[in-house]
Amino acid sequence: MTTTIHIDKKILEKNEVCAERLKKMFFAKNIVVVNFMSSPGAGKTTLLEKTIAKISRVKKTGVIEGDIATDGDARRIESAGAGWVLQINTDGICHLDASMVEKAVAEMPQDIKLLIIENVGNLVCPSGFDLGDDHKIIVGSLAEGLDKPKKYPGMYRKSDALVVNKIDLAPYVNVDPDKFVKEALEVNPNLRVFKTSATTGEGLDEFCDWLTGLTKKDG
Ligand SMILES: Nc1nc2c(ncn2[C@@H]2O[C@H](COP(=O)(O)OP(=O)(O)O)[C@@H](O)[C@H]2O)c(=O)[nH]1
Ligand SMILES: [Mg+2]
Repeated sequence: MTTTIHIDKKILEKNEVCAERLKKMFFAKNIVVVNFMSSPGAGKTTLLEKTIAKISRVKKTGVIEGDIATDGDARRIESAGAGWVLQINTDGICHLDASMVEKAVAEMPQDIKLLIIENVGNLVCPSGFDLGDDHKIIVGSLAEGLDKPKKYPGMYRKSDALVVNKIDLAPYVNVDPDKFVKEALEVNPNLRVFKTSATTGEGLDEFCDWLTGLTKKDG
């Protein structure tokens, strides 16, 4: 037996209004915005540390970190050389919303041209809240198992890019990266796919080239 739960429409409508305001502002300032979503521990921050280290000389990049508690991720991203980083602690809320991002970007320096948002680790709620972003990127880790794209289809349907991370673990977790990709593409055939190991660096150049090449028109 299955029961479906719907998030309160009013909360989502209020978020949409704020996200539209953000979209207009980001467009006027020519800032490309990407929203990284995943389960906790899939490797978002590690991927971003490596990415920032590679791209910060090419593009002035700002990062908003979303976590329920702690500022450890913001410290990691600052050490990696980001142009600007701000930590949001949601204090129990399982996703970022547009009003949180709106408050954060009020403090952002004017010369940031790429804004990366690391959402709270959760495979459900973040996909329901538009943050005024141009691209949603789902980071799936091989260690989660092959069934996750179909168990959490909302995240995969809302995303336009997939990073299959932790490919170095394939032999240990008995998951074939290509099978993971196949499962994800069955949920959303339009996903642009990258296969990476944030620890060994495999696949990162291709991902960084795509990220730095994004323009407002691609959004
Ligand atoms: N083996 C392996 N471990 C990784 C990889 N990426 C991240 N990790 C590890 O996974 C754990 C969670 O990473 P983190 O970046 O904090 O994940 P987040 O919660 O999604 O931000 C850490 O112990 C990382 O060192 C990877 O590509 N391969
Ligand atoms: Mg993190």
